[in-house]
Amino acid sequence: RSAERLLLAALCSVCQALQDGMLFPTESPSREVKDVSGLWIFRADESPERSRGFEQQWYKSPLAETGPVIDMPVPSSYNDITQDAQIRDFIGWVWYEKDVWVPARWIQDRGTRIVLRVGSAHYYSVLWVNGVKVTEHVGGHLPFEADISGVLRQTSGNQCRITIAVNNTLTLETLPPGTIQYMTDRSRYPAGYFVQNTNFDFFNYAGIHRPVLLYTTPKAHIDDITVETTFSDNIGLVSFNVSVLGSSKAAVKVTLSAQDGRCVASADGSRGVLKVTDVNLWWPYLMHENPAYLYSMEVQATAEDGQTDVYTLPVGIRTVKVTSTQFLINNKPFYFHGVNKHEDADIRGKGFDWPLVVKDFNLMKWMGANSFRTSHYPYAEEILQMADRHGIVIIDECPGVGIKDIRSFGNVSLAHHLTVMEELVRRDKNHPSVVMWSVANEPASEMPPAGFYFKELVSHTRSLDSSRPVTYITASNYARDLGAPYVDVICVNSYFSWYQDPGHTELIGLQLNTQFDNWYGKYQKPIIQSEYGADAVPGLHSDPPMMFTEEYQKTVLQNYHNVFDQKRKEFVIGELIWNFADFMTSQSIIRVVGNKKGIFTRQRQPKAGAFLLRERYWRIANETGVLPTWARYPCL
Ligand code: BDP
Repeated sequence: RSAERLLLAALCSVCQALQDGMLFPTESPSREVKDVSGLWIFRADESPERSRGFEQQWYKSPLAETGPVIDMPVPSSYNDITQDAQIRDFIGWVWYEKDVWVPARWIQDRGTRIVLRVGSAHYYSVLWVNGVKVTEHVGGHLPFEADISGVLRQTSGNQCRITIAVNNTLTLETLPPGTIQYMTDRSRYPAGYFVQNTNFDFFNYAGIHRPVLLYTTPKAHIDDITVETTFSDNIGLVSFNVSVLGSSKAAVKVTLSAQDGRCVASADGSRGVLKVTDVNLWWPYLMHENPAYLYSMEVQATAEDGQTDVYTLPVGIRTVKVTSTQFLINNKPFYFHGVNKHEDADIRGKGFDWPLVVKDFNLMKWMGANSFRTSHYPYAEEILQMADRHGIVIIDECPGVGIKDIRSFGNVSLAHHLTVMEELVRRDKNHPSVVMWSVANEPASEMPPAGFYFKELVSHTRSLDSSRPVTYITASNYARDLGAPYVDVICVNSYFSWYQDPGHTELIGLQLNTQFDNWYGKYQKPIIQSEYGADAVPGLHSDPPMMFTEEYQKTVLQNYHNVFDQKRKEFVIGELIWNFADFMTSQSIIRVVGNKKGIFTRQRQPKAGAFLLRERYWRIANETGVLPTWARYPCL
């Protein structure tokens, strides 16, 4: 009973600052989903101020009537689709359009709510349906939606012309931040010439990056569900909070089923706690013989008019705790042996792509990785669902990368950053795979405003979700870091023998030991090496190793591993290689067609470092002693 009270108390602290929920659209007896991704048409606004589309109201008529259009796949970044360097490097408004048919019964049945949802578009988006503006959204990497029932019923009925204008311009107040620089030296630049400056090391891919969906719900519908879980002995406890919109008196019923379909608990009412006897906990991959166990929670909300909305949510029952030296999942020490990733691939850029997602999970499982960090922004919901199903643990990061300019620590930036954390927590709070929030990557955390900024950010994130620890990723000096006092886990990035003392792998041992001892000595918090690595151009070899060869990458990794093996007996709780795969960056003299720190190429072929990590990760996994012999690699 005391555990139940604790959970309810924790739930009361969940402050729903954003008004509406953002449940992932799924089909059910009361809901239909129509994917309207595919081939769209596209036009970049190349006018000097990028404002012609708005002046000429391109959303009012079919886009093809406004001027030349081209084909554009959705989801995909638009940058690498054409042969035109201007499209690749375009900054400003681009316009997308698609004509779709909406089933007649959706329109005729006035009890049906029709929603248009964009999985994500980078960066700023405005949406019109049949020429009527339905919503706008600031920020890439997170979903947004609009109820378009009214517009459809008032305009052309079943025909639905969707227009989406997307602008990738980054400013000091966006996340990530950036600046637009106008070049005024007329002897070197033509009139009106400008560039986008950023402080992050990946290509600023743009466009509609995730699926565009139409879906329906009854008018009185389940708007949001919040689940928190714990257990005591063999009893699992699932506390739930369901919010229903469109009816004040809807009757809510919640049923939890096991994987074999057996109902294990049920309750009436929009809040409560479900008790599961002989609970099957959600365990990470390689930590248990039967990892990633998911229950299925069916929520039914029946309104006064008798209509029932049904939504089914996968639920993993597990706990997360942090001590001064350990990260505990289900009260057992968890060691992160994983990767940092990017949403990045040839041609599609940051566009969501199932073959790529499944291949990446297969590679992670092949190499014995049990975790990844969503560096440097939130990944697609479908990726988190895969992680739930495979037991891959996630550090979920917001797009706060490259906050280096003191002006980006102001009130406007902070307010936006808080909103983005609300959007992120709202979207991802129910995923058992997500075990920690990361509020930023490598900010200029030694600048005086960073202290206040991160105090606010971390405490706001905790107020949104008290069940998970919060971190941010630092590369600054332990003595001058102003954010570290506020986080639960210290995540440090370092590049010894790469950006510092290039070529001197013999210094890694000393420098890394010093790094760990300094951070732990000052904060007494567990530490994750959240990035380390070296560029390797696939196929370049040298012995003794030289920078940029596969041997050098391997040697750097080995030197780090020697220290990790000592320190993981003390307070180091994880190691995440930078990076899982090579990825595209903007053009610069330190990048040869992108960043080559991947242990896989951009096409997902292994370099020598991948085999080294594979041996290591499986060896660490085998130490848990829970894996049956047949499931072990290398066979020991
Ligand atoms: C780290 C950044 C990461 C870069 C990496 C590198 O967090 O985004 O790609 O350096 O330079 O500091 O390879």
